[in-house]
Amino acid sequence: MNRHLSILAAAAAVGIVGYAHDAQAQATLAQVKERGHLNCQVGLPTPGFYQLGDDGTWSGIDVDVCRAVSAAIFGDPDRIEYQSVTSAVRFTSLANGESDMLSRTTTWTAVRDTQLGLNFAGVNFYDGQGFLVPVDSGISSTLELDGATVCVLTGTTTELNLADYFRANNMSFTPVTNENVNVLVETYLGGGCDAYTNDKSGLAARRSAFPDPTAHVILPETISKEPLGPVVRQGDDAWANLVRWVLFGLIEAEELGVTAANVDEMLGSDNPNIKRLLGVEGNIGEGMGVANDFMVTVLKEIGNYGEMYERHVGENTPIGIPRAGTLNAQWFDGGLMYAMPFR
Ligand SMILES: N[C@@H](CCC(=O)N[C@@H](CS)C(=O)NCC(=O)O)C(=O)O
Repeated sequence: MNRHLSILAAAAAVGIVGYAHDAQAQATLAQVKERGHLNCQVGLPTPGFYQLGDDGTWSGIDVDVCRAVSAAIFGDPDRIEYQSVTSAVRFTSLANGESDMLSRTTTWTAVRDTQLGLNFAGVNFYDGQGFLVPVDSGISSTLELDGATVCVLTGTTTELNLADYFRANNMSFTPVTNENVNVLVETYLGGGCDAYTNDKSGLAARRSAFPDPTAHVILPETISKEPLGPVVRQGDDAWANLVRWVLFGLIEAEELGVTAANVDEMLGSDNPNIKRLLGVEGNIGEGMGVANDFMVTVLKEIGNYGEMYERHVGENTPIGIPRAGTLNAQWFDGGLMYAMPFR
């Protein structure tokens, strides 16, 4: 074996995929097209974000990001095989190629972005961590949780923030951990811990499926920043670009007033920003390896970011998270949703 080959063999033996993998990784879009479907990773079913219907179909604001990418590539939002795995194994499952992307309430952090071989494509929900307690506990602030037992999901930022927060406030706690969110929620509902902690959206989502949601309250404090968004493997810039610009497209469409209902009519708009977004002018889609009018399909099937939000997690859903006045509002409404320009 020559030196070059023996290095490759040694790298393979210890599981280092190295540059051979990088060359392959450059072709994620080609692989997805060839395979005929997108492998999109979600978590264990969670109302509003990645929810599994009785008929086996997935829906939710995170699932819509998967569906938008599928629509952009195939002109069909449902060419997807979903992987549903726990938070604890999500990054391994992406790294070993089981999924092409993940879209599942994952927080963008420095370590994840720079040390785990991942790239974050953007943010589709700005969140923060909170605590859920039974109303009859009489607890009204997290600062009353000194000495509490707290249910927390392993492999999450939630676990790390919990420890930081109690230490910073000179309070003690006993964690009750599990990798499976369903087991953890059962533990909480069975009185196995005093409080359940997660991203506040996650608390609202879980509570919506409780036998009596009104018997539980989310405490007012938000103890962390949890910018949640889709993630891809590091090493395939073209793929990361596609996922990023599909997400920007959803956000930009809302800014420009393009909806699922009016997209056909908007094809005739004189507004140059709308013309470029919908591929009537320019070659933005082609440059990303998809059809020039990719956003037309995406918007017809999914609607813009605001439509996604209201359909899955907004005030008129069982999750009931108001958008106005929050970080998830558009930038011109005082929020952080801001698409880079389509030009
Ligand atoms: N954002 C945090 C927490 C993620 C998380 O725990 N998500 C909640 C829903 S908001 C959950 O229960 N996910 C289900 C699962 O992980 O299977 C992280 O990225 O570590």
